[in-house]
Amino acid sequence: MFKRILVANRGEIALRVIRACREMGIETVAVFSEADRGAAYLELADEAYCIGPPKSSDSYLRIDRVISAAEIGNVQAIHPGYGFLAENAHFAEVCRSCNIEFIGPPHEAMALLGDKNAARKLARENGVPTVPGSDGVVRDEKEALAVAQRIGFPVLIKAVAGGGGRGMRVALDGKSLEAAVRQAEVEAEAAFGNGELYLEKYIEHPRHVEVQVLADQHGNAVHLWERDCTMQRRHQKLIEESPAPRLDPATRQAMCEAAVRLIRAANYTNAGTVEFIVDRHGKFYFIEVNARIQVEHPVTELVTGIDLIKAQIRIAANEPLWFRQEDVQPRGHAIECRINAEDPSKGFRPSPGTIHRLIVPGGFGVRFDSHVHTGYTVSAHYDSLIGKLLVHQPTRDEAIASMKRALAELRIEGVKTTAPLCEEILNHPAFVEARVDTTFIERTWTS
Ligand code: MV4
Repeated sequence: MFKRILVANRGEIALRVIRACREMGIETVAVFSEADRGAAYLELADEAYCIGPPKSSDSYLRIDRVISAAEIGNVQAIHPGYGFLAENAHFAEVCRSCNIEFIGPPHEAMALLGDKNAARKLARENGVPTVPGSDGVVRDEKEALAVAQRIGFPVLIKAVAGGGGRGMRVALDGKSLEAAVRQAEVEAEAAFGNGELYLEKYIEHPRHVEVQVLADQHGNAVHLWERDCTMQRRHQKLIEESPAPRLDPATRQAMCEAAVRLIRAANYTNAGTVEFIVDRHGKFYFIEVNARIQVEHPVTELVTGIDLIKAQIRIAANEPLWFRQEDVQPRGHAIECRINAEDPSKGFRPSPGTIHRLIVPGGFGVRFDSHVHTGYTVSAHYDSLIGKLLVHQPTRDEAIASMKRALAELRIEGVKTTAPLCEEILNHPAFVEARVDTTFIERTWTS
């Protein structure tokens, strides 16, 4: 096992990794930008090095500075958390070449799945249902039109290098397709330095369900069941839960087995998430693979009892998975609410500032993953996540009741947060009945 790990991230996920390491007897080296200097969670690491100014592109995204800190800190491995360098195949490759273990998938698998077209092809070849669409890259408007006429409108134009909903464009008919393709290409080129596009039938009003997987370096691969992430706005998830409500057992089983087939085929190891959309008839389609630990991973931890960060570290240290698929028996129902420093009444505008009063809820089955405290200043330089409030209860109804109780106890003063909106959602009959799709928040709270 590793003796010392560098945590190449900040905020709640940096603290989450530091905590796991402490429990495993692993020393930690933290890195921080000038904006995070003095943050309390850094004191829980064994060492901490400044890697640059507040802007992410000058600090947390700087491979040279992160690697320098790793060399100076004399670590054997780097945990990238999520965001920043977590899905950068080049970074993973640099770690390997420096003899530092990257706690994540091999860079080859990451690069393969980062190409959304290649991922789609691999899925098709392995019997994983994909959305009807182009066979490969569409080179121009003419080719796009031919595909669209074959599969039928509406269609969704996606960037091969995209993901997480960035650079997608809907075309409702042939007339709008041409402009949409051109815009998508310009956007993709600017955002990813790769203007390649592919086409899919646009599935309207889907639910978003993702499957957590773990694979070790000894040929063992398992799924840890699913999370429902339908409650999102502009691709920012707000509430996640497990198990996914209204998912029939056969579909659920087929989806989870498909996810394992796909990651096996990609020679993927470590923790990953296979994303699906489920249409109104309950049919599921593969969308993409997220080659990282995700923000909402604790939902899965609560229902399975498996610590995903420890699993990531053990897998990277070449240990075999210590349980089998049939040992992963989900128990009860878990819900997560993301508490962001944002003002939902002002179009979710970031609300940075100093938290001058903080009361954290507790009690049976309540978990709050957060790096903040009274006196903590939320910076405008990074994502606005303050913390993740989670509950675990025997049933979904009890989990909703417990989350409402926990949100009512939570006090955060000094910044506006998404907590009141989460309460409204939990009280909404459509959420309670799980009759929602990915457009629910935007349709219901148009501000
Ligand atoms: C789709 C789709 C409908 N049809 N693909 C958005 C995030 C990215 N991972 C893929 N996304 C979607 N792809 C087809 N062919 C709808 C979405 C989508 C979505 C997916 C998951 C969660 C939230 C979403 C919100 C809007 C659109």
